[in-house]
Amino acid sequence: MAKPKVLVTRRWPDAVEARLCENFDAVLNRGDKPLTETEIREALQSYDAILPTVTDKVSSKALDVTNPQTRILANYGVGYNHIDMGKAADHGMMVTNTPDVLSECTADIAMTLMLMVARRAGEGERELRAGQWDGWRPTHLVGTKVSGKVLGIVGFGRIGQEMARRAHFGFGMKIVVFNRSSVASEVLAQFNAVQVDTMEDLMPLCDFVSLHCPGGVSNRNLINARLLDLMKPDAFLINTARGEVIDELALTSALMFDTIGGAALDVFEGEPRINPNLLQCDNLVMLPHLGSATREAREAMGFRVLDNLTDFFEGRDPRDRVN
Ligand code: 8YV
Repeated sequence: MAKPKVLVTRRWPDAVEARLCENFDAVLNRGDKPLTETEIREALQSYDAILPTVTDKVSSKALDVTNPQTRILANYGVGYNHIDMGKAADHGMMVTNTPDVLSECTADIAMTLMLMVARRAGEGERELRAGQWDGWRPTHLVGTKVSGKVLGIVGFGRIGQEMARRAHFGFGMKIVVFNRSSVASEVLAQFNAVQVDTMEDLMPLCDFVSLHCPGGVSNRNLINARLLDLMKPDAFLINTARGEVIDELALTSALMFDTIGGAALDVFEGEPRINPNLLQCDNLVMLPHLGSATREAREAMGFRVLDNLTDFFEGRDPRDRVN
């Protein structure tokens, strides 16, 4: 029987690409250039499976095809807000993702950002590299203590819980949770965490707020001017979820007028384009979407996609099916 024809839309770790080529009739993207919507639409006509990432807009326009050849979109990544799920379902296309294997590394980056912004590490590094450090003094780049403070976690799934583990057991932080559904009391008890009912309840309680909810329409601009106004004036906002969860215009104004202590972002609306106003904010740390960027996580994500594909083409239900 012919091997399924599979399109890998970006470069993946070598070990995973090698295995994909052994098991499937795989076409790799050696130039590593993101696909356009038109290229995705064409690919839907000729591949049995497409393996997209966050940089592929598998939009309603891209999915506007009749009788596609593609039967599965095996996403490389846990978030799949770049895929129009309604349109995929209309075509009877299965969608899978890669949860679990990147939770620890994404939480590590959220911790990195929290520490960097609180301790003014970005400002310090910029100063030093610019040759502007003129030596130690008691009042130099004085930041905010992290240990023992209150951390609000928005979205208490796998990554949110890994964040709670680090913050609570590593830094003695008190954990407050907002989550759409109610979190099991045994799960909250592990971190001595308290769940609140609304974002309005959460924001004023926190010294740090870290976002771990999905992107997509339901959470678009969840963090708006009104919620930013409810934060303590010296509190910090951390985002490793999706850029669209924050109204960036409202955040820019909160940072410029110092109505909050600062923010730290790994993800951006319309990334890799960065709103130029954000670049002006000194109380902001920015990373280029590094959440899962470790060798271990990126390989594990790839092998998880392989498992999902193998299950699908061998007639089993893939473990990471999301529709
Ligand atoms: C991935 C992520 O690297 O998994 C996710 O949802 O945000 C990142 O960690 C990226 O999405 C890969 O598609």
